[in-house]
Amino acid sequence: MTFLVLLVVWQVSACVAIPINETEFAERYLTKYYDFNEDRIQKTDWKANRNPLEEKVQEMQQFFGLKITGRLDNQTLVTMHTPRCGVPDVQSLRAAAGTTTWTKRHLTYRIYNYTPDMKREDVDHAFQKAFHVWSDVTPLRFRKVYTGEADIMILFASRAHGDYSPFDGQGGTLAHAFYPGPGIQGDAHFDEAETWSKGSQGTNLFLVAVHELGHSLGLKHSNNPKSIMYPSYSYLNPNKFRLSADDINSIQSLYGSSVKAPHLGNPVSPSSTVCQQSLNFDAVTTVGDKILFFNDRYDHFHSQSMSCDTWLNLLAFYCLLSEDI
Ligand SMILES: [Ca+2]
Ligand SMILES: [Zn+2]
Ligand SMILES: [Zn+2]
Repeated sequence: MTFLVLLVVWQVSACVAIPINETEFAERYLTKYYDFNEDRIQKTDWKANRNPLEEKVQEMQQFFGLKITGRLDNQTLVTMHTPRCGVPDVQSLRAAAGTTTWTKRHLTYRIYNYTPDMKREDVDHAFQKAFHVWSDVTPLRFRKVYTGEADIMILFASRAHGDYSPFDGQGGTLAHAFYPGPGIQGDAHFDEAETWSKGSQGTNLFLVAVHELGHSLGLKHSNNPKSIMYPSYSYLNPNKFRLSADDINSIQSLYGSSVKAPHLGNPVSPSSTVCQQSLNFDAVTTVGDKILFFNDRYDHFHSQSMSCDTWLNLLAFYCLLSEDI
């Protein structure tokens, strides 16, 4: 009896130890990222003499710019095994219908927990910089909060973590995020099984954060390898990071561009405009002899006959108020 139990245990362990078949792996990949649904397909498309798996492989190859063979060739499998974002590349109609944008322009974020892989201040800095990437090119502003529920909740988790999208251990899925909306929508989750870093070792948190926050703001995956919204991870120097034109166009198509301060003229030297770089209003307009500054969080400011001093006072006043990113 003991021998029989041991034999069963050994057989189960042996099954677990066998690497999964590559076709099975590819089917799971295509189910997760390309809406491949074998059960549904069997009843319809197989009868029509089509090969839905081959078609899905082609769809994936096309997205990644690979040679379109419809076969699980080496290049395709290597791409499928490259660490990536957990958000699908192709969405079902139901999921696509849920994609939205934020209607407000001032959003809050909260770092719910921290990875032990990095110093706490480095994690803070990575997210702050990642939010800056998006606020630099849009009217969106982000404020960090420390308690309660923020619009964008950021957390590190392993395996199952309560959203029916369990993480998969080291490699594979690095992180995922939800499109804008209430509750879990807008949140960004990072797989704690990865080794997060501020450099090139392991997985660079800043680069993945820029990508995931793109989803939190409503962006889908791009098939342009230069886009930060490309699904696969590849390291680039975070200090030299710039959004691609593709990314800027995509986010500005959702939220418009950043409204910069109007040109201040010669009397005001650049050195005296202490926060010129970050000075942004939702709208600036003139009504009669007044110039109106609109910001959806603060009341509008107005002034008659804008002298240089008035400009500087307004700038200083706005700097004091404008602690958001
Ligand atoms: Ca993983
Ligand atoms: Zn993604
Ligand atoms: Zn999650």
